[in-house]
Amino acid sequence: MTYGSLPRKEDARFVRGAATFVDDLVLPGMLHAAILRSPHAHARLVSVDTSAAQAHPKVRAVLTGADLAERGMAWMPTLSHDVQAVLATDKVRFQGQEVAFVIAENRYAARDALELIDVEYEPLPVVVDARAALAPGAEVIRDDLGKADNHVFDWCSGDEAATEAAFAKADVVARQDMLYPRVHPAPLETCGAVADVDAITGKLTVWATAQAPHAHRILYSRITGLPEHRIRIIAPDIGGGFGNKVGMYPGYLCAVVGSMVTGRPVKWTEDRSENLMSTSFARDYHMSGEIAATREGKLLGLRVRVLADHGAFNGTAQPAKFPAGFFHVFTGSYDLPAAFCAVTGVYTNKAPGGVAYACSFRITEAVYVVERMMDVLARELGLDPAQLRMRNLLRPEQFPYTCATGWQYDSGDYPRALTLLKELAGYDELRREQAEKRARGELMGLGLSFFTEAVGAGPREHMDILGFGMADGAELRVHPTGSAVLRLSCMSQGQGHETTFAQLVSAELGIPPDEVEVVQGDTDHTPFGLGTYGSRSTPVSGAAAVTVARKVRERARQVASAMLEVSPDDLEWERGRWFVRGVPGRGHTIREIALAAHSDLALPDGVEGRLDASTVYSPPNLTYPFGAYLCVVDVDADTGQVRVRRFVAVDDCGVRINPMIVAGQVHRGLADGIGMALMELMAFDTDGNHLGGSFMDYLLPTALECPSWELGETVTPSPHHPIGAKGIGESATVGSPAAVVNAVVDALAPFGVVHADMPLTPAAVWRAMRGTPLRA
Ligand code: PCD
Repeated sequence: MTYGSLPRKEDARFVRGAATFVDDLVLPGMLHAAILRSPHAHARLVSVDTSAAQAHPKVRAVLTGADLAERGMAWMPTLSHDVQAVLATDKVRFQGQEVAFVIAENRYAARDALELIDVEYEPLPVVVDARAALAPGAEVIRDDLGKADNHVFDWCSGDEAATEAAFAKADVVARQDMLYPRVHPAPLETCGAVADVDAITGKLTVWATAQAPHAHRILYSRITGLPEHRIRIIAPDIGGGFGNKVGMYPGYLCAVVGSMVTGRPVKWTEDRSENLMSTSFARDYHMSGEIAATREGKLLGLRVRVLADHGAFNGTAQPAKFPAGFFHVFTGSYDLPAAFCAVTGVYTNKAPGGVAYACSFRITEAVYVVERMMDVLARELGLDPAQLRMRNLLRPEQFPYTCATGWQYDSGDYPRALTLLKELAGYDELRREQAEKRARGELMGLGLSFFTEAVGAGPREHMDILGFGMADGAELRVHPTGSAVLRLSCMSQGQGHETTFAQLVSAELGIPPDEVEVVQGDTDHTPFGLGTYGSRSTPVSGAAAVTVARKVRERARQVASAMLEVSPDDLEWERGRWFVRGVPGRGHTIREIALAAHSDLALPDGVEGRLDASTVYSPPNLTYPFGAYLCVVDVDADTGQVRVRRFVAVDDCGVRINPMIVAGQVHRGLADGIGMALMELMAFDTDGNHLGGSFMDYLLPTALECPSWELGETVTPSPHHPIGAKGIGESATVGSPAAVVNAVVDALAPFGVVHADMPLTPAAVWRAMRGTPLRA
């Protein structure tokens, strides 16, 4: 009983279509809601007339901003020290913003009644471009905050003077501007909630798509004034999260108020367009990179300036003290003596958010900029990109390594990963093939990326959400007959926690994984903790699960010593049994010990009996998974169409609990990278009209665009995690976009192309070949 590729327990219900998602819930007397959204990106709200909608025979209530304002609930706090309108009261600030909430007997009536609401808007100048947002005289979006301009924050990291000095002595400085465009998580299940206020007890139960149920409960308590113990959040099965379900959305809160007003349960589920238009976006980083090196290609310094577009409200979901997330880690995987970055956040008339979509809070942007800069520099130096990387990768003996911005990378063997990648891919052979093809005028490209992630937020003294330290609880109870229940604060969205967390307990205690039930997603039945995102479950909750299992094992030792009438010190543990040292035949399995722990066995003073335990785990550091990726593309010179022919990925996430799940996680992230690099775009026209509101416009990769992934692995355990595991859930999303873009740019080298912004649609590639790229 140890780690391994166990098929996922939860798949029994998922593959049979028998899972329970929020929208599957049907409660007696339940009403259905729909949201009226603003057609304007920026407008003053003159009046909202709901009388005709109220008169609809199936409508039970209509809520407006004014109704919420009476309850002090028209605005809600975001996770980034800002406020966001729940229903607009003064202005609308992005297209799709919530204006009114209709509650009716069924979903259709609720939708129909939206048409009956008469809203008068007075359009205002629209700010879509992040640069224009800071121009003098730009229309001010957040006048509600008393702001005089659209500036959100200035933040910087690293040593500016030292970086300046490094640049001054460099032989070569390469510069490149680039945009990491706005993208959107796209879980199959959109967001939704069912809220039910019990008329007798006053207890509020909210079933919601929530990656962080306990954090949501705090927010509901603060906003509604209900005491926390009278609020229960239940996240049932979640059909994909990808960061989309970390924060709270106006629809959830309106459902709560709707239930208070009508006395009945209220369900709100958004549709696909609503999800794409109004829930948390990701990225939207305009970056200017500069990299300094010697002529031999030894890196000396890296400098990045960022203009970060935060949309109309700063709803970024990340540890509160980090306005630019973990962008600090932009020095990547290299031995960079000096580095400096400066980020300026701005408001624009676009949907709010800034979610850690499949990345640990802005590390995707950080990896992208450094990995693009490495290729730009390699071109300038006339070096092969693999050579330049190998020359500058951190060496194993440098770990634990403190980077120029002060983050301590826990462990790694980077050259080994890159060497393995080159072997698996047949790198030199591919370069030969490319040279031949080039000579024939065919466009083939090789794109490398090497990434380091920083996951497992986080040490409670440095990282918090809403002021709450990011430690996770875990509770384990072994039943009298030897099976067990593990209660967790994190929340699976499809990544298989019911299986892997059972494996963790199983490996510590010898209870078969099938006999370990994993309870999650219900604040009444799980310990406090801040949820699942930033690949933190394995590093934090996983460590908590192992720790609590080890506590149980110690309890079992006490009980076994009473059973065997020997000192606990004379006992040895192996494969689910405590036995007398030197007498392997004299011992008891965890199952036998569990029974005895609940029996009339006389226990020594101070030993309570039972095997239950609980723990709170605050990680000493983040874990730093890493990987080396290679993407091989062929570009059609006539159409600009990119075909990803091969993708080879070597990942290192330390010890793997379930290698099959890990492989699935990597597959997902690689597909994600192809999507972002080649097709996903949240575009806006100059009036702020959202142009990516359906999957017809916002394109997602399918099996057709993805090659058969080729995976390799190295294992460098994390020295501070109890089993040496690091997170993996987002690694491939973080590492892959740069590999794809590097490959396409490499293919286009004969045209003198040094950079082109994502998404590299056929049109974008075609323009790049002709030297007329669209400006970022
Ligand atoms: N693992 C193993 N081993 C190791 C690690 C890990 O085995 N070493 C596994 C675990 O257990 C799990 C998985 O794998 O199951 C993952 O993990 P992690 O890394 O820890 O992570 P988590 O925390 O759990 O999760 C989270 C993630 C995220 S974050 C995201 S985006 C995504 C991922 O996850 N999402 C998702 N993946 C996935 N999958 C699916 N299916 N679905 C989903 O939704 Mo964010 O921040 O939220 O943006």
